[in-house]
Amino acid sequence: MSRTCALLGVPIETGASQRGCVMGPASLRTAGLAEDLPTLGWQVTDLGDLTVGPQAPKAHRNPALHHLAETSAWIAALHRAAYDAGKASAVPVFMGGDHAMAAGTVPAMARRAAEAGRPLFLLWLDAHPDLHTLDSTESGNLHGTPVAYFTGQPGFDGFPALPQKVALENVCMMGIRSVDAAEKSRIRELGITVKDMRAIDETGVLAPLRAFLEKVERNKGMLHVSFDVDFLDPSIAPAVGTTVPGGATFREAHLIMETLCDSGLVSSLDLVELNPFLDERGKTAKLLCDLTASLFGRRVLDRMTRSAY
Ligand code: 5AB
Ligand code: MN
Ligand code: MN
Ligand code: MN
Repeated sequence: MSRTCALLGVPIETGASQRGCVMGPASLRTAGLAEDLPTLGWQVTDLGDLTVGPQAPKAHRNPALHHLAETSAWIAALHRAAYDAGKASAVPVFMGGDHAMAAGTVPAMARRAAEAGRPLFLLWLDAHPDLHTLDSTESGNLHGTPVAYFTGQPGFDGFPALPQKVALENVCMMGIRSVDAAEKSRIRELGITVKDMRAIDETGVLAPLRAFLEKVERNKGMLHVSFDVDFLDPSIAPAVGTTVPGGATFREAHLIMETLCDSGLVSSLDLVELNPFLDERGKTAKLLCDLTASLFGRRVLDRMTRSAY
């Protein structure tokens, strides 16, 4: 069971404003994700792509919402399929698909952790906090809502019942640089740990990441990493519908992955928001594969891990 990785494709795009995320899993496969990991000593099983059929529309009091019924059906399907992928391997990797899928994967991983008698921690790497409720979202794009949903905030009557919530104090966000007014006040009220880009400019990525990993370790937690492509600077990762300037650099992103690898704590991963329709000759898909390889143990030179020096 150790060093086993199940890949699950989640071609959802109903949560995003632009179409194209449906091609995300295919692009990650084409870039070689399933071939890279075995070279690092991982046994990889590709579970294929999850599918969800057409849904009858669902009405909601917020008229701005897009695709509530389909997105909700994806989330319900993921509550089962992501949980099963977590049973089938030590580290499932969920290949998106837009970020609404985290409303499916994260509660499933929280349930898996709870059954193991452990808390789930969440590292959220994103330009956005995705903290809207179904009422507060103005764009109506449901990829902006998963964190509010899986931390158990009210206002999600159009989504499936939450199987297991994630404790707010177990969430750490990094890379944040685009926050709507309703999200800003929610961050303040809820007291979520948010290392925005200014904080990263001030301290670098390593100090806040290590502090968070020590907390995960102290609490014997499992750790889910949710990686939104727009965490990265658009100059290195153009294939995303919601680019925001001033994102993480190539080395900042790799250092995060390498440090996560050294910790040995990561128990599941989302790769989300890749929109291959906007990519430049597969550049972003290849970068995501390389970052994933860093997380699964690729390194430039062998070196002792942090615990050894
Ligand atoms: B993503 C925005 N806050 O609600 C909204 O890419 C953007 O999954 C959401 O982080 C971005 O539409 C969602 C303006
Ligand atoms: Mn739409
Ligand atoms: Mn996101
Ligand atoms: Mn984002």
